[in-house]
Amino acid sequence: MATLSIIDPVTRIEGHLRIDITVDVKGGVQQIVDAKSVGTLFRGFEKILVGRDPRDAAHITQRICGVCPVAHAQASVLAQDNALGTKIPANARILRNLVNAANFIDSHLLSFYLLTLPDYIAGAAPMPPFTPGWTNDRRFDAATEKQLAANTVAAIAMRRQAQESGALFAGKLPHPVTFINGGITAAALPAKITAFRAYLDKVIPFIQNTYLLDAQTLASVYKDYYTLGKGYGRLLAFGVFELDTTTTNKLFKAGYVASPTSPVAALNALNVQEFVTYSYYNNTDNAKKPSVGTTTPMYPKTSAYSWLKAPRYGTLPCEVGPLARMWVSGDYRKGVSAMDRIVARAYEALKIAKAARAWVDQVVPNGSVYTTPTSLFGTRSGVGLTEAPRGALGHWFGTSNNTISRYQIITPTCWNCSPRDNKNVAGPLEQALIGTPVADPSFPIEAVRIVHSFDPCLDCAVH
Ligand code: NFE
Repeated sequence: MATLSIIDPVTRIEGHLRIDITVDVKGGVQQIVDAKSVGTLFRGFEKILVGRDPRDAAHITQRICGVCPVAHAQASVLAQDNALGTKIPANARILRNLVNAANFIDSHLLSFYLLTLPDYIAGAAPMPPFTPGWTNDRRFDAATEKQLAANTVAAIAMRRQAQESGALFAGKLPHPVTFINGGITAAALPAKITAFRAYLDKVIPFIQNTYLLDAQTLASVYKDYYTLGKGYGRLLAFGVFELDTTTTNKLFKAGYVASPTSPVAALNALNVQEFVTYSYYNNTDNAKKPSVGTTTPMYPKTSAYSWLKAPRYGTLPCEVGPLARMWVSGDYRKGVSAMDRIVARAYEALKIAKAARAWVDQVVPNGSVYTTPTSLFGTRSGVGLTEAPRGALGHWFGTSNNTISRYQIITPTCWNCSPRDNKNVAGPLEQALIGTPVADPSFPIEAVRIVHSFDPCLDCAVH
């Protein structure tokens, strides 16, 4: 007989996520036969932005989230630079990249040690918030558990190092004050460049010698998770970390992968659209490209079950995130699964930290960090495509009489945790859950592990 298990809230994520799974026996195996990913909160940042000065958007959109605020600031200033045609100095590009890199490193350490690992070990200490916790399917011996718990405590200190490094050119973190259309307001002071380098020289060995090894240890003991949570295997990346003045040459390339056996295709961002048939928005918002998108909350709504819209590439649900980025860029192509997401994230942290180490040496001390825009916004439109730690992020906006007339944001978690679309096709996380064997429907740890492999942030997703 089918059992409905509701996980509400899913903890160790940011924001408010509910997962409804139906467990039944199929082919002799007890497994998830249906899944719904539910965003349970409306926020309305896209409405808040209308009527504001476009330059404020970099600061307002950061408040969507304290975990990936730099990415929102970056998407916003990229959109503003795009609208005004501003070419920023190389120093500004590099300093923005360094702040963003610091945030990615912080976020990936958070994701692995504090949000993911407690699905597999008892936690850093036998006290709340690590207790009480589920104890099913614990496979590590006591000594390994103890070491992983100790490394979790060390990772918290490393997160602080990453945050402090980013704050050197962000003014402060988590929410940077220096990101601005035309560049960055932080000076490239020699002492700050030296300090950033010193921070990276502490963080890189931790990623290389601890984080990466711990991720590999997890993968070696829970090998079966390479076969679980596969989902569609369809990957999308907008690309991030500009390497020169073009918007196309990036450390992580933009691209689309139809399946793990397909070649990487060029990204056509015009294919992106959002559906709301199963979302608490008026159906007038349906099938809109973000450049003309609308956000019209509607609650209650009979068919709906989530406050996330359903972004699609054309009509296709796509997975975004570190694995998608690493796949598109050719750095990781072992497979698409729950464990591949976790391992690719660790390798990505190392790649970013090493790249940042090289970028620090490219900063011109006291060099220019700002290009004065040559006009006001007037009536224009802009788009900023980048990546947040959790995947592809886009900001699309238009102005009229120098104020924002429309603003649309599509976040990584909106891609990954989307509900069904107008064709009733499941979102990527929903699809990844379906077919997963579950030993005990009252403690569906298998489902929770798959959810955490996506590292969801529902604050971003509902924005
Ligand atoms: Ni709130 Fe975010 C990232 C964005 S996830 S963490 O990374 O945008 O949707």
